[in-house]
Amino acid sequence: MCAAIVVSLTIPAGIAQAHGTDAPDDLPEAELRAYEAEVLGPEHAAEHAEQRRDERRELRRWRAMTLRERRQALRGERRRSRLLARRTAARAPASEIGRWTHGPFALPRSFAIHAVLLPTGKVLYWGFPPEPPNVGNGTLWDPSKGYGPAAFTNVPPPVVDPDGAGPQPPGVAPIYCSGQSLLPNGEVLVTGGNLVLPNRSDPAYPEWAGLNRAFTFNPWTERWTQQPQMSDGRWYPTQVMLADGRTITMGGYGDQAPGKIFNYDLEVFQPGSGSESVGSFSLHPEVTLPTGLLYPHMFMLPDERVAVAGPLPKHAALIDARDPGKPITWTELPRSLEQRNGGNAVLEPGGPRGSWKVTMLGGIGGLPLPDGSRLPSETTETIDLRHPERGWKAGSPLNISRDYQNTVLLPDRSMVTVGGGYGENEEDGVYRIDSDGARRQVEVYDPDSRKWRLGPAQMEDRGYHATAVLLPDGRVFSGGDNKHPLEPNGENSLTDTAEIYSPPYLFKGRRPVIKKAPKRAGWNQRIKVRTKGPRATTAVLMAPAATTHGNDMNQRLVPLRTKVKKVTGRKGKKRGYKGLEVRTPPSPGVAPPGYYMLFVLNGKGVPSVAKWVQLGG
Ligand SMILES: [Cu+2]
Repeated sequence: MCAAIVVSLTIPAGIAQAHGTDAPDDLPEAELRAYEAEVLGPEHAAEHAEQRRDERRELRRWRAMTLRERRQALRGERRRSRLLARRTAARAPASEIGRWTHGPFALPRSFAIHAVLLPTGKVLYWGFPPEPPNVGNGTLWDPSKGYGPAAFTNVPPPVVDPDGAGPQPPGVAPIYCSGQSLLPNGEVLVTGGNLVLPNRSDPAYPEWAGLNRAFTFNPWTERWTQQPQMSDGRWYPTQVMLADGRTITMGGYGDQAPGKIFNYDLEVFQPGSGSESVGSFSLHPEVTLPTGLLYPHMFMLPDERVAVAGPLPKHAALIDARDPGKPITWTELPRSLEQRNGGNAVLEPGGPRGSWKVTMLGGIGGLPLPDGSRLPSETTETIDLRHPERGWKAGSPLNISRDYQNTVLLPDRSMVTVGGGYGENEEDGVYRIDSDGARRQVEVYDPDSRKWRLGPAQMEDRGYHATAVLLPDGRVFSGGDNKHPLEPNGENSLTDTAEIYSPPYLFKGRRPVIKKAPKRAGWNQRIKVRTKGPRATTAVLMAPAATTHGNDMNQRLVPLRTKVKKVTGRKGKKRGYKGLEVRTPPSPGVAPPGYYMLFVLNGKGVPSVAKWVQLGG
């Protein structure tokens, strides 16, 4: 993972930061090294130490330069790195940028506008049928059964009458444009959806409006349960789970005519007890959101408060819903540097004590061009919510501007950004894609150099309404985009497809194997993970993805404190197994209750196939 250490003149911005862990900035070198050895493993920590030495040297050089020399150096470096990225992307080894290793294969029935990885290892996706009446659908893909029709199961949500007395007939619940996340018991919660198709079923609604329904899906019985109705509709809401297992649903358009009317209320879902049970919603009238929100980026922080971070600069707040007996409160955060319609955001992988850093990427902002079109941005920005007053800081840009892209956290603490559209124009709206397929190229983020590197291109565009999720075997599913490619007759797509991306770590030799790990664990517990194969030195927990419109409402990476153990048998005889002693996350603020993929990794950052662990179960 550290293989290519990039030393560049842009270093001064990053030098004060410890790399890839949550170690305090001012830790003396020796302590930092010891800390990192524990968190990242000794080999990786040594690489970091070497990198810090290089950085200090670069900083001295930088300080000796005049302002003019610095500016020239920066400009030259930016140009060089972009050229280099484009040129090397096509022929760089798979061990550096990964490969697309399967697809495109057909996704039956629907467009994967929403995709959720289930604790059974299957992917649940839903959208709308190609020729929509306003109905939804749901399909399971079982990666263990390959890519043909036998790998897919039809699991439509219940039939409802979405608009009651309105003109729509009952139909499969139109849950597309909803929010989605997982509950502590591994079931999927879906809130909201699409109430009407503007101008079609009901001329009273010329604009989009939200469905007020909610459902849960049990991954083991593969059945849906209808939940109580919400107080208002939600079209493009976001869900975020709290430390105690309740889930906030927030934002989106409500259900009133003529549509496009924001729902300013916050509702909290309390799951019932046991599987397939019915929970309850509570409306919190003490919080009236200061601003309308469509798919806001929301993340729970280690102190159990919830950050709202974009996509627009005014979407910036900390929500305190920690005590169910107290009113929910809301404080403002600094506004982001850029407007990022359709940009996405991640809670960056931190250390074992959790992450406070939110990074936003891409999105559409700025002024329209003379022809009315708007272009996406390639910039990124980060806020460290331990010090929110310091505000947003520009980070390493993507190589290619994107919107509605998906950014997937990977077990080696890297990330991959997949797909994305090309802004909007009059003809295609937000479905606009580029003409040269540049956005089919992934970008891989190296957490050590903090740089995005261009990688291989997939076969099809994945713009608006595309999804990407990490699979338990370490590969990435990329599906969706309900408009492209065109059918042979020139019409929009009738069949959705997916492709599979294999990250660089799958081309770095043999993988460690988890032989045995507990199926359940509490917080701050010592657990034993037996491994075989190449020596595993680190371990992470990863919450499964639940994503739509580039907004993953569930993914999270939590590194674990580990000690490498060689377990010896009786009479000091070496037995044929080794393992890791792992400390589970310290608190539900760092890792909320639910199912996680446990990966162990070797010194080269090569992960095992994951085993599922239920935290707090
Ligand atoms: Cu949409």
